[in-house]
Amino acid sequence: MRVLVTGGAGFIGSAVIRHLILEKGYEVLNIDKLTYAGTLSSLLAVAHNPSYRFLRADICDGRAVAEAFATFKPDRVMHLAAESHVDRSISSAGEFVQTNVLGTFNMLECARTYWQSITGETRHKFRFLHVSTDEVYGSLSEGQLFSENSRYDPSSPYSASKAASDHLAKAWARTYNMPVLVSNCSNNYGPFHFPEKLIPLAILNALEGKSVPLYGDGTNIRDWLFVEDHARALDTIAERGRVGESYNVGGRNEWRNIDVVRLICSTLDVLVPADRPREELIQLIEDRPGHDLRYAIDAAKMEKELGWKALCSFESGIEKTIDWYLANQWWWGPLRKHHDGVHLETLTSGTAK
Ligand code: NAD
Ligand code: TDX
Repeated sequence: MRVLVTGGAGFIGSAVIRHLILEKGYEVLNIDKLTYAGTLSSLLAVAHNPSYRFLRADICDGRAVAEAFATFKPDRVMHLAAESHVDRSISSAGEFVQTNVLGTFNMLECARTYWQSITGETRHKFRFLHVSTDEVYGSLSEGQLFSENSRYDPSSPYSASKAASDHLAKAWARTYNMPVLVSNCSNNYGPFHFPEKLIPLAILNALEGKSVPLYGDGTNIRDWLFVEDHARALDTIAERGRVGESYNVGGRNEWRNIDVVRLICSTLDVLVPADRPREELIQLIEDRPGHDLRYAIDAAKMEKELGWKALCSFESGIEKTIDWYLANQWWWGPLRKHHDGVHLETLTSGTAK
């Protein structure tokens, strides 16, 4: 099995590649532009594996991507490359439209040209998995869950750009009969998570005795999934999903942000005792504009149709994640040096309430 993965130097893409090579024994070509969020050090476990290849390229570059299809001849595409941080999409939406919308268009067109050029069994088994987010459905009130039939209602430039790319992917399936599938997943967390996102930011700020910023009153709810559960889900969808379908992926782990951050603080207090409880570092700051109140995924289709289930509870996953950050400063240290405070000072200009 030959899999072309885009965005493989990112948080989820690197987990997908480690899974495909180390657990499944597949051949992988990783296409990644290496933006600020792309970190080749997340792929050290496979860097010297003969099944791993890397091409530094922009998914918007038609020539580079077409050539990669022609030479690598993938059986599957798993398209993860994207601008992924909501705060950055609020301050500079252009890159999100460029990569998430136009980049996905280019990936679909290059895949179509390649797919139309192949025949027989190779053509029959070809799949294009477009990896997306539950944020395309907008915000939920209490008691509801996102299903695959939920209405698209994105709030941020990020989620709007992902919604646009989902529509392109679906249109390529309907119009050209391309074997495209779409996955919509809830918030991921785990090792190699870029330290601008809530969980790694809270772990590292609390560890270093810095304030832990929480938007608004901290009661927004996210449905957390351990990244390795997501990697397995994506492989399952690419392997057994029905073409033209969407699959919602989630861990049934709804938590209020304030409770997530409290759990991180109390866990750290046990593992690395400090002078005072780290909970005192939590600081409520100005809310994110357009901040969705609640996300929660109904993963029944994944569970019943494809037999996938999240294996990691949030409590055990967060402990594994904190342990990983404590043991792997070599990975996050250099990233913190370059990106510490970027989102707080320049993007949100948060002020204490
Ligand atoms: P990430 O920001 O950690 O990684 C994105 C990767 O894409 C980086 O390696 C970056 O260098 C690369 N990239 C960006 N623009 C590129 C371009 N123009 N050409 C080539 N490569 C480019 O993102 P992530 O959190 O790993 O998310 C991966 C995918 O999963 C995204 O499509 C995202 O929308 C989706 N998703 C993420 C989450 C989450 O909680 N992180 C949840 C659901 C869905
Ligand atoms: O400093 C912070 N303080 C805070 O309160 C940050 C960075 C976030 N938050 C809040 C906003 C959200 O309610 O925490 C929650 C999680 O925020 P992020 O980590 O920025 O993730 P989110 O905006 O929910 O989006 C993530 O999950 C869905 C990924 O970044 C997306 O790519 C994915 O699609």
